[in-house]
Amino acid sequence: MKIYLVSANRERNPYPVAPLGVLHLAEALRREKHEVRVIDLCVCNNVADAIKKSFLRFSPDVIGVSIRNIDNLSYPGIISYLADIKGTIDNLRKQSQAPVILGGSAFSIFPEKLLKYLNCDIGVIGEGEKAITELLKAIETGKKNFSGIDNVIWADGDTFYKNKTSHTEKNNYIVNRDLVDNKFYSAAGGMGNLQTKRGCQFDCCYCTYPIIEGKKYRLRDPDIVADEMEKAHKKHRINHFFFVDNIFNFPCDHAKEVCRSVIKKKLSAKWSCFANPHNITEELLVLMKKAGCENIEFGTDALSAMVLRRLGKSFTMKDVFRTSKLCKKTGIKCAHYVMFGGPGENPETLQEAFDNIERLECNAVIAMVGIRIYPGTDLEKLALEEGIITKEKDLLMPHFYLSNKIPLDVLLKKVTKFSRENAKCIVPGMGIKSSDKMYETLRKYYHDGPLWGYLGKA
Ligand code: B12
Ligand code: SF4
Repeated sequence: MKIYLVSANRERNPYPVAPLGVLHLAEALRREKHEVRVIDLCVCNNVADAIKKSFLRFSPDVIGVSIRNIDNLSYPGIISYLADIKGTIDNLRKQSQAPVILGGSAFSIFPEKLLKYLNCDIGVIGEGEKAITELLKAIETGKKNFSGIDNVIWADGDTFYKNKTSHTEKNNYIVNRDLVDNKFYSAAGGMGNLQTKRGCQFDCCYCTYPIIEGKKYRLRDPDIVADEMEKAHKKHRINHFFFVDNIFNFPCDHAKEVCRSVIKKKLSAKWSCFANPHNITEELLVLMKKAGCENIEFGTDALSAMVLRRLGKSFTMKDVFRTSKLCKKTGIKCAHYVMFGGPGENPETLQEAFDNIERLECNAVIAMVGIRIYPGTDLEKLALEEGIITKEKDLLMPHFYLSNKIPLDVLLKKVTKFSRENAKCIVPGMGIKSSDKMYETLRKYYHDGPLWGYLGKA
């Protein structure tokens, strides 16, 4: 069949991100002998025009739309992309009657709500390779009932049917990056994205990653990961990569194997990743550094002992200090992502977090205020119990958990004052050491990799 895969994401901050999920799907479909084309709306200036021109060249039997982001998670500077995505679907409908299948990480969090909002009737929750190939077989034979295809949600009239979800894909193949404009992404500082595994074993109270990817790990063959990096580096001149795994360092043995495979390639490419301060050893950091790791972004989430516990994090402040010190020792730059105003936050825990930031040996602390509440999480339950949201609240529009133990105006004032005085603390949602202009200026000097190490100096 002929398929258009459309990446609806148009966000270019903190840098544009190539549609890796779409590339994985495209490879799975190519292997089943389907003819696949990609429309990446991030590289277009005029969506309607880009879609119209694309449909003059290729008329698909099925259209897949990837919905990665629906909002920017930033309080109080909230941006919702929903209207933009709706405009994209309307534009696609103007060009073609082909069935539209939705998928992607944001879609997987709100499948039914997004199908309704976008007036579509087929979607895939979680990983999409197997589901989309089976859906195409069903559509090709004229089926309108998709029961039995794992991960699929579909509507028959006003009734929605949600099949069971499974996470089984090994994805041991190399994606075809010819399908995206790598030059555009590299020029804008976008790090080449690569995945070493799927899944997260932890249970942090607010997090959707286990919902999107499942809890059981599916590990990619480390040699395939290294081959993919080599190909992207040599063929597409991508010099800086980002491992998009929820956490690179779990399972630790797999992380080490990936590093060993990358080291064997003797590439000059550098990379960054997300990691968990739990269980980081000097041996792992030395291997990562040798394999080209320059930066680690820790999903630390809180810097006070009590809020860490309330979030359900698996590590303590002792781990955070120890890990940051080890990064410094091994010469890897590190940033900690934190969220002020989480469960139990009060003036004392906030002050504890500020004091800890002063003491932390790290290059940046990227702070958010409040935590976006997602359906199906323990944070949603807590927000309901505490009266922060009501059952009627539509979480498709961003709503934030903000502890009621500290008045919001006090929280915002304290965070503003502290982060203006502390060189390391960046607050994107409040425009503190973070603006489009800053990113643009810094990119002229620091081309590859994340900018957080430089924002305090800008
Ligand atoms: C890595 C990551 C980042 C990195 C990206 C680095 C890079 N160079 O790529 C960084 C830190 C830069 C980042 C930034 C942001 N991110 Co982010 N990020 C992620 C993360 C952890 C993984 C995304 C990924 O690449 N996955 C790997 C690919 C292979 O999987 P996939 O895209 O999900 O695709 C699979 C399925 O979804 C499905 N699928 C995908 N498309 C389609 C289409 C069809 C038709 C079908 C059938 C199936 C299907 O099949 C694919 C293969 O199995 C996700 C959380 C998660 N676990 O998904 C958040 C996530 C996508 N990010 C999110 C957000 C909001 C952002 C930011 C807006 C935050 C901010 N204010 O800065 C920015 C936006 C950046 C941008 N320009 O778009 C949210 C989106 C939800 C929402 N509320 O909108 C997520 C879900 C995290 C969360 N729960 O809050 N991010
Ligand atoms: S916050 Fe990180 S460690 Fe916790 S469940 Fe989410 S991805 Fe896993």
